[in-house]
Amino acid sequence: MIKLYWSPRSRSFTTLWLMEESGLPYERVLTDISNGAQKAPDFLKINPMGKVPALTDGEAALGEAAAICAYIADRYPETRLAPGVTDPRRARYLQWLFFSPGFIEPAITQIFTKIEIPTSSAAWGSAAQVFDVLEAALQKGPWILGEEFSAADVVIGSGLNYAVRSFKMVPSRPAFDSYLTRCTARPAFQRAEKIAAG
Ligand SMILES: N[C@@H](CCC(=O)N[C@@H](CS)C(=O)NCC(=O)O)C(=O)O
Repeated sequence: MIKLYWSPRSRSFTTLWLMEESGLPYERVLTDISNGAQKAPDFLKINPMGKVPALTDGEAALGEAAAICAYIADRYPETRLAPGVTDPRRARYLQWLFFSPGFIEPAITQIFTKIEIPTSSAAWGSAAQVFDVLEAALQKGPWILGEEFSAADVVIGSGLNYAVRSFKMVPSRPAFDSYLTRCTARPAFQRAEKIAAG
């Protein structure tokens, strides 16, 4: 049985949404970060960073929200959450799957901390560039790959929702608004929101 280690009101949301989209049976293991459960020795064996979310599936164990999404989509292709490895759309899928941890998260951190780094040295360029590129990619829609919803939308949609709507760190734009409206209308998103509220 797949076990998802999660905590309310945290980045676990991404993986709750993914698991709800997958339709797979899974067990949620409450790992309350407010009481330090994420630093328990048994949990550190699953995610040595001591952070939620984390997931186990038989002998497989991993942390990192986007990695968990990638794992489930590939391990269970019947969920139809990722283009297959030989599908040409796979290339863009991987790019967008990594876009949230690689670009959105650091851009938000930069906005929050106001840290100044030359764009050529910052791995994410600049926050302005990150959100301009994302806006251009979301113009056509309905999803980041076009017609096909994928795990990349779960990762991008969660990151963008967090930045634009939950924490209002990034000003909204029409393309973000319509994309987030489509994401949040999904029944799986709404079920995950209820669970994540604790
Ligand atoms: N890069 C990680 C970040 C996970 C993360 O930051 N988790 C936070 C909650 S949102 C956490 O577990 N904090 C508790 C702690 O660090 O002790 C991911 O995307 O999974």
